[in-house]
Parts: sequence; C-alpha cells; structure tokens
Amino acid sequence: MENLIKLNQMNLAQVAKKISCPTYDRTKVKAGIVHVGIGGFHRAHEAFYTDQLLHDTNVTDWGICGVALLEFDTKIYNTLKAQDGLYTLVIKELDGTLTKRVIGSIVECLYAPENPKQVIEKMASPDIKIITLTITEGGYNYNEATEAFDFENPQIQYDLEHPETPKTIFGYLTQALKLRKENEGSGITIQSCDNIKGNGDLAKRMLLSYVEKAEPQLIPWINDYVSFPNSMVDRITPATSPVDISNLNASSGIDDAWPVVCEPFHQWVIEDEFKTGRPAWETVGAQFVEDVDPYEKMKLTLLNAGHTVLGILGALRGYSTIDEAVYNPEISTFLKTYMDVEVTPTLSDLEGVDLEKYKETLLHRFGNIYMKDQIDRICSESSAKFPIFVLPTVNAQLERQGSVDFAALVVAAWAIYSLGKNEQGHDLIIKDVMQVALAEHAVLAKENPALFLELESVFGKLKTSETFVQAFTKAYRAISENGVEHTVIAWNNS
Ligand code: CS2
Repeated sequence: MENLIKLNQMNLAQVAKKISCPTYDRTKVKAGIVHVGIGGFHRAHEAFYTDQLLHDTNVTDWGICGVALLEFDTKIYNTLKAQDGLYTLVIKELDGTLTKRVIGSIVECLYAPENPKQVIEKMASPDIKIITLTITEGGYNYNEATEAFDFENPQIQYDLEHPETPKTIFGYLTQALKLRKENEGSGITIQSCDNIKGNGDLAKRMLLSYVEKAEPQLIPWINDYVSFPNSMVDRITPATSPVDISNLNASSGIDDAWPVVCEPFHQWVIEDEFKTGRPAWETVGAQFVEDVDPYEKMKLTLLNAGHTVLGILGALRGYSTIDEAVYNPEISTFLKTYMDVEVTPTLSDLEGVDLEKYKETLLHRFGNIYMKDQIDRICSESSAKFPIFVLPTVNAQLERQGSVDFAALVVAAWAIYSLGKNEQGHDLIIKDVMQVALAEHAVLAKENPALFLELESVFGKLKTSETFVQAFTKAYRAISENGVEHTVIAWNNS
C-alpha cells in the first residue's frame, strides 16, 4: 500500500483527484459550533449536514470544533488531528454501491483530558454560538430510580471538587458558561444530539441540577441566555471495521485511518430555539419544527427499540449482525407484531408523522445487507437503552391495559443474555456500565426470574406490576426451556 496518499489538508488537492472532496476553502472556515463526542454518529450526521451546508452556501462561520472529552476518545482524537479533521464518509446504499465523500466541516479538534482549560475557553469564546452534544444515553447522568441527577457518580463528585479540571460534560459546561457570563459574552445554544426523548429538556434539567450545587449564582444567567432545543437525530452508523478501512483505501488510493460508514437514510428534526443564530441546516434537508416530540417518540420506540429487539434476540440466537436477525423470518415477524400490537397503540396521538410508512421503511433499513451493523454495538449499554427505547412502551401499554407480552419477552431475553453466553454456549461481549449488577441479577433470576426486575435504576417501579412480572416470568421460562427461536414462534402464533 505504498502509493496511498495520506488524507490531510496539505494533500487535499491530490486526494480530490481520487475521491469527492470539499470544494470550499476549509482554511477560511472558522468554528461556530463546538461538538462534544466525535464518534461515528456525529461524523455521519451533523458533520455531514454541515459539510453540505459549507459546500452549498459558502458560509464560513459555521465550522465545527470537535472535542474529545474522554480518555476513551484518545484514538479518534489522534487520528482526526493527524488528518486535520478530514475523514471519508462511506454511504452503503441499499444496492451495495458505496458513495464516498471526504467531509471537511470539522475544522478544529481538541482533546479535553490533556487541556481542559483550552476546551473551557473555546466553549466560552464569542465565536462559538452552539455547543452540540453526542454523549450517549448514559452521558446525561440521569438516575431512573430517583428520576434525578446522580450526584453519587464519582466523576461528578470529582468535578465538584476540581471545577477547573473537570471530567464530565457538566463540569465543562458549567465552567464555560461561567466564563462566558464573566466576559459578558452572548448567549449560547446547547443542543443535544442523543437518542433521548426531550433530549434538550433533559440536558437542561441535568445541567441545572449540577449548576445548582456547583455555581448556584449562575442559574438566572443560564435561564436567560442559554437555550436547549430538542432534536431528533437519525442515521444508522455501524462501527467502522478493519475491512471497511482497507476496502476504502484500496479502492480510492487514499490513506484514511478512520473513515465512517453509514446508511443512506438520514433525518434531523430540530426545534428552532437558537439563542444567537444557527446554520441554515434546513437548506440541506434538516427540518425545523415547533415540537419535535412526535418525531422523537416515533424514532425511539420504533427504530431504536426495533434495534434492541433484533439485537438482544439475535445475540442469544448466535447472530453477529442486525441483518442476520432481520432475515430470520420468525424474528422479523416478532418485531413487526411488537411494533404493530404494542408500540403503535401508544403512538396513536402523534400528529404529522406517517407511522405505517415509517415502519415499512425501517424494515428496509434494518435489512440493508451491506451495513453489517454489529449486534455488539446495538446491545452495548443496554441498561441505558431499555429505559428510553422499550420501557416507555411497556408503561404506556400497562396504563392502557394493552399487551406487554412481546416487550416482556425481549426483557426476559436480556436477562438471559446478561448471563454472558449465547445459545451456542459462546461468550457474549457485554459492554455496559452496569455489567456487574446485571450479571448478579441475571444469576439471581435463574431461581426467580422476577429478581432481574429489582434493578431499579433501570426498571423503576416495573416490578410492582403484576401483569408485567407474569408476562416476563412466563417468557423467561419459555426461553430457558425452549430457546429464543421456539419461544418467538410460540409468541408469534399466540
Ligand atoms: C442504535 C442507534 O445504539 C443503538 O442502539 O439503535 O445507534 C441507532 O443506530 C441510531 O439511533 C440511528 O439513528
């Protein structure tokens, strides 16, 4: 692979002879957005939309400064930094064609663990009008059991004691907003891009809880000068595999150490609540609406929950990618029935969205055989995902006395999954901050399945619902005795 051209700003003209590249002058673009969390999802989505905007409109003040907040992000930071923020987006079309484009909207990169001050100052800088966040569902530090901010998190305690060298997003935002206020700076927008219902509202609530303890005098300023629009962000983005990297580089002749792969579908629905201006993202396909709730609810309970259903059942069954699970006819019938019988009735009051069409599109998206979306990715951090993706449907169904049998089967499958072996007896790679507690409860559940539901920070008060406990116990026993596939068949035919 000797003649590959290294992807970076200096080589861009040469790279452009091989692959579609930014045609705008990146050196003139300055950052107006700080984005925290520069993983694949951001780079397939917001950075993609923003690149298109820079390309189509020649604006120069809406570049992105990407921040790696965690030590875990060291590798991605080093890679992006070495490539001057450039990377290739590889879109895996439904017919197997690959659409490749170098994205140029990330014009700066910062690494917070090395230089927290620089990140705080950047967030407080007058050039920055928006801070966007992709910090994962668990990153909001919300405790399902107490329904409040989790002050017991040792990292939060650390931030309270070391305000100038924080580790969490809450410590950073507090210091940055404090500095902004001291500098008599303009207001700012904090925009969550995570898969959470009311993601802006939650970001605000959690931040204010922290600020109340850390810098209470800042609260009135935040209320007046900071907005937190809700948004719904959608594009399936598997983890980039070594094969994706070598295929791209061999076919294009460039050396990109970390391209991003994704599906063709993309959607971004945002509430238009920006304190000090925003990019005209609508010119490149984003939708600005008054109320994002219907879109969010639909996406979280159908797409993300659909992933969880396929992921957990598929993992136990021994599959490694989502398309394998969706092409098992019994599992896909199960998913369709779950969506029609248990989710759809809870969405009956949604206005402005076409549920039937959405469900149909979803099955095509899940079935994209070129994506090879990893079941390990989908099942990771399930303890943060179930409460957002699946349990709201369960609670709404219990309230309206509708069926919860399909959801209960998925939760039961998760309890068995948490024992750490699939049905072929192979180890499962479980990546979850609650892994130890999950494993302990999974063992207890072998004697008495309902004990799995004792994990209150995940299930809240669900264990007090007799209907759910019964459905869950029945499903747990059925899977333990007959395996996932037979149980799914039995449920499909019930
Ligand atoms: C997935 C999401 O992590 C998950 O469980 O459901 O990452 C999903 O691929 C994206 O939300 C798609 O927009």
